[in-house]
Parts: sequence; structure tokens; C-alpha cells
Amino acid sequence: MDTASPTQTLLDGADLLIDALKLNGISNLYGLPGIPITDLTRRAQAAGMRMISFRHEQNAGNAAAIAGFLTQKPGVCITVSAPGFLNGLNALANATTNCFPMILISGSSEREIVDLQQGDYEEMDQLAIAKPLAKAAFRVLHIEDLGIGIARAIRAAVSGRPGGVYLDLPAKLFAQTIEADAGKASLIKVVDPAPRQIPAPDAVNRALDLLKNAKRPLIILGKGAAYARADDDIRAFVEKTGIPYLPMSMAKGLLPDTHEQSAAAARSYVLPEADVVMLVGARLNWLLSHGKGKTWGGKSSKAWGGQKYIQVDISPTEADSNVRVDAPVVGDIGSCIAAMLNGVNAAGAGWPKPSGDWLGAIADRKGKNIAKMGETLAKNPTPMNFHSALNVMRDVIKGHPDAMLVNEGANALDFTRSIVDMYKPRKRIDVGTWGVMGIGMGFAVAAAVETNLPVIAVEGDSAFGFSGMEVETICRYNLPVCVVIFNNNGVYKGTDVNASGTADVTPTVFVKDARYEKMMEAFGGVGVYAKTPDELRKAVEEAVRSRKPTLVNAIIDETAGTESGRITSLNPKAAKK
Ligand code: FYN
Ligand code: ADP
Repeated sequence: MDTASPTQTLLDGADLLIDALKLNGISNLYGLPGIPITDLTRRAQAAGMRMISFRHEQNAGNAAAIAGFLTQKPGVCITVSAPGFLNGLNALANATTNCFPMILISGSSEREIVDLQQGDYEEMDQLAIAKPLAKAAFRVLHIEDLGIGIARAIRAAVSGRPGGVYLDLPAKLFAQTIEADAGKASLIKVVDPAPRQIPAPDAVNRALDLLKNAKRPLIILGKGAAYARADDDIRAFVEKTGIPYLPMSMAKGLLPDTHEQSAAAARSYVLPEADVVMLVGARLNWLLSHGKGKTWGGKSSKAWGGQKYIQVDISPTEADSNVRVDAPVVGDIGSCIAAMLNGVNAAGAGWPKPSGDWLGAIADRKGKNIAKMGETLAKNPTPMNFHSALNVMRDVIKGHPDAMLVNEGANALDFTRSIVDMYKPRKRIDVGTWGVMGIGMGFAVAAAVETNLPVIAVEGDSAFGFSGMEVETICRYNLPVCVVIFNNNGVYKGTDVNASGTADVTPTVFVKDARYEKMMEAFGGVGVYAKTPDELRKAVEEAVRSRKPTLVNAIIDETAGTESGRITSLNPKAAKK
């Protein structure tokens, strides 16, 4: 900050950017300092913002993205130019794919030199590269436009279908100055950044009619429903209609997984049998087999199963993306569910409950699956397998339903999803729409920073490797994060052999009996080597109690695990010769 005259103060680009973010209620930044944003990160901290500094931009970006999901405010990630920007871009693309509101702000090199390709320091046309991977992308060249740039970025990130926004800030901008009064006057406090979008009454009635006449209705709740924070109305709608529901992974806990209407344990029964399916903030993408094929009772892999669909979504173009949607309800989930609930309430006792046959058949299938799971969980093999270790994690989360659960891996992901019940909304955060590995430590840091609740990250040993260096970040900020690594010595499992006869191990195998817990000890946290369920339980309980950064190296049978977990069919092998 310079003094232009005794009466007028000058603000520079960094000052104004910080003021613009703070004016809009953004108080946390995730990023990594370097040219040209080093001073910005220091000054943001000095100005009262929480600047969480990472070891790699991808992890900072993932942190910002999940902060957006957890708060409904855009999570902001700040990076240096070209390589730092590209590292953050992975997270931005993932945020866009998952509908998480996020803003990636990257410093960039001198426009005149970049555009003439004259070989500037970290030269790259970042705006052009970000565009196809972001919901929107903007560049600010003049300090007078910074307020507008931030306002546009915020609106683009959180309005309608949320997503990732890129904001390009050339280095020169940070040094530009403006008189303080003019600078302040140029800022915008965004009014109503995510306006409600009220569904049309005829669309609501069409959907209610379809649901009312269904014989075997099913509701599928997705992470859009979790994001929308319409928890009470969603629960009331499910309970008043009596319709069974299936939670997608990050919608687990929106209603407690132990709810009697949950059909999660009868998934492969309800999908093909349902006649009307109501999707709430869930897309009919690969995770739902595109609404087609054997999963849905179709006669071939591309065949429609005959279900009719209601789709509640904020994006008008989502309907019909995979199969015909008979009743699209376009609007924000809070307004849509409130309108539909009004219809159900108005019908009162006239609202038809699903038939006893349908509910009975689901209960039957559920009962069998849960009993089978109970038997598997009761076993106590040596070494531990995924089930005996997850039996512990299931108890821990039951005892601490407010704890945040981060989850990534292949088997470590798939088994955790079906074994560990969630009891409250937005407590489970995971690999999402892309099934991406590497979200773990970034999500864990942001979950701790944004909620101040204990965080437990259940990680496959391979998945952990993508962001493992951030255990230093966890220790540096003394965050209440307990990382539990399910260590079976490799990707999927640790027993593959190199068929070529050379000295290298096979690509899926890691160093045997790696001592991951020492990584946490190296930075002052607690490391635990756990070979039994008792040791695992004690370590995680203690971590939750003490809130000390902890890493538990949970030793799993290296023969446990299947290739690609439950999505083996997506990992084709060449036909055997
Ligand atoms: C579920 N199940 C249960 C329970 N909950 N049984 C008993 N008790 C409980 N509480 C049953 C459920 O009915 C299924 O059995 C089975 O457990 C698995 O349930 P899940 O996980 O809901 O279903 P499924 O088929 O795995 O779901 C498909 C999917 C899912 C695509 C939505 O696999 C998924 O989210 N995958 C993401 C994978 C990913 O992103 N991986 C990262 C890349 S790994 P049945 O009904 O008998 O089928 C790189 O290699
Ligand atoms: P899942 O992976 O859990 O099935 P998806 O990411 O596929 O969830 O789907 C989320 C859907 O939710 C997207 O289609 C998105 O447009 C929608 N969505 C996100 N936020 C809202 C909201 N506030 N209101 C309505 N729809 C929303």
C-alpha cells in the first residue's frame, strides 16, 4: 500500500483482490505460494483470511472444491502460473464434473509476451486451456475490473448447476494501483449469488401424478441433494410418501443409512424392479449404468429397462441425457422438494403408500444381504481383511456420527461405501463422479478447516500415495485428521507377479510392509502400526479423542481385494490368446 498524497491512499491489485473476497464472505484460501502470488498469500493472511498452504496445487484445488461442496460458497484455490496452474486444473476439472463450486485463481505471465509466444517465464495461455474444463473462465487485465471479475466468478461458481471457475490474473495486475475510494467503490458484494429456481407447477404436478400411479416407486438421492441442504424436506418427502430410496455414495447419511426405507442393501434388486424412479440431484451416468442394460432389467447391455423417470435437477439439459425422462422437474432442489411435499401434504391420507408386496420384497432382499454381511463382518481373520478392518471403522463412525469421512481407493472405497453406515448429511466425501484418486488429503484438510470436526480418511495404500505428502500440511496446521491406510502392499492387492522374469516387481505391487505411519511421525504427528482390529480401534478412537494428526497403517491381507474393486467390468483385459 503506497501513500499517494497525505489525503489519498492507494490500493494495489493484491489489496483489492483480498478486499473483494472478504466482502463476499470468503475467509479461507487454499493454495501454494510462488511467483507471482507469494506476497498475495502473505497479505491475505495478514488481512485476517485463513491461508492454507499446501505442498502440491492439486491437493489445494481438491481442498477448495470440497470446501465449496460443504459450504455452498465457492472454495478458492490460488496458484502460480503455468505448471502450478496445470496442477490445480485437475482439481478444477473434477470440481466442474462433480458440480462443486470452486474458483481457481492463477497468476499468469505477461500477456504481450505470451500472445506473441516470445518465451516468457512460465509462458502459457492459461485462459484458453482452462476454458473447456471449467464452467466459466475469466481474465482481469485492469485493477478497475477486479471487483467485477470476482463477482462474475462467484456467480458462475454457485448459481444454477455449481461448477469450477477459472480466474486468470496476470502478474502485472497485482502491482497496479487505484485510489482507495475508487477501488472500494469498484467492488461488488454479490446479492443472491445462487438464486432460488422455482419449478413450474405443471412440472411438479406431472411428477406427482407419475409417482402416485407407480406400483414400485424408487427415489435415488445424489450428491446434488446433499449439496442443496434441503435435508428436512427431503426426509419428510421420503417418509410421507413411504417410497424406498437409494443413496448415491455422497448422499449417504442424508437420511441415516439405518433408515428402514433405505434400499441400499437391496440395490441390485430395486433397480431392475422399480417402475418409476425419481432422481433427486443424481445423474443417470455410469454410476447408474446410464439407466440401461442388465442393471435395470434391460434385455441387452444397451436396452432400456422400461422404467419411467422423474428427474429433479437444476440443470434443464440433464433430462433425456441417457434415457427418456417422463417428468423433469427443473429448479433448485429445496424449492422442488418443497413444492412436491406440498402436493403430498395436500393429498393427505389420499396419498397412496407403496404396496406391501414391493416393500416386503425389498425388506426380504435387504434382510438377506445384511445378514450375509453380518456374518462376514463377525469373522476375525489374521491378518485383517477389508471386512474385519471396516467392522471397526463402522463402529467408530456409529460412535462419532458427526465425524467427517473421506474415502478413496478401489476395494478400500467400495467396501467402505457398503459397510460403513453414515448417520448425518454431507459427512461422507469421496472420489465422486470421476472415481478420481488423489482427493484424499486435500479433502481431509478442507473438511477439518471448514467444519472443525474430527476427520477420518479411509485410504487405499495406492490412493494415499497421490496426496500423501500433505501429511506435513496436516501436521503444520495441527488438524484433527486421522488417516487410516488399508495397506495390502499394492494396487488392488499385493500378490501379483512379474511374468517377464526381469528383476522389477509387477506394476501393481509396492514395497512390502511399507511403514507409512513413519511419514506422520516425521512431521510430529502420531503414527500407529495396527495389525489387529483392537489395535486399529484403539488408535482411531484415540485420534478422534485427542484431535492430534494421526496416521494408522492398518495391515491388510495382501491377498485381499479384487482388481478394480466392484467395477472390474470397466477394466477390460485383452481376450486370452
Ligand atoms: C449395500 N449393500 C449392503 C449394504 N449396503 N449389503 C449389506 N448391508 C449393507 N448395509 C450391498 C448392495 O446391495 C450391493 O449388493 C453391494 O452391497 C454393493 O453395494 P453398492 O456399493 O451400493 O453397489 P455397487 O453395485 O458397487 O454400485 C455400483 C456403483 C459403485 C458403480 C455405484 O460401485 C460405485 O460407486 N463405484 C465407484 C467406484 C469408483 O469410483 N472407484 C474408483 C476407481 S478404482 P447387491 O445388491 O447384491 O449388488 C480404480 O480401479
Ligand atoms: P451422484 O454422483 O451423487 O449421483 P451427480 O453429481 O451425478 O450426483 O448429480 C448431481 C446433480 O445435482 C447434477 O445433475 C446437478 O445439476 C444437480 N444439482 C446440484 N446442485 C443442485 C441444486 N442445488 N438443486 C438442484 N440440482 C442440483
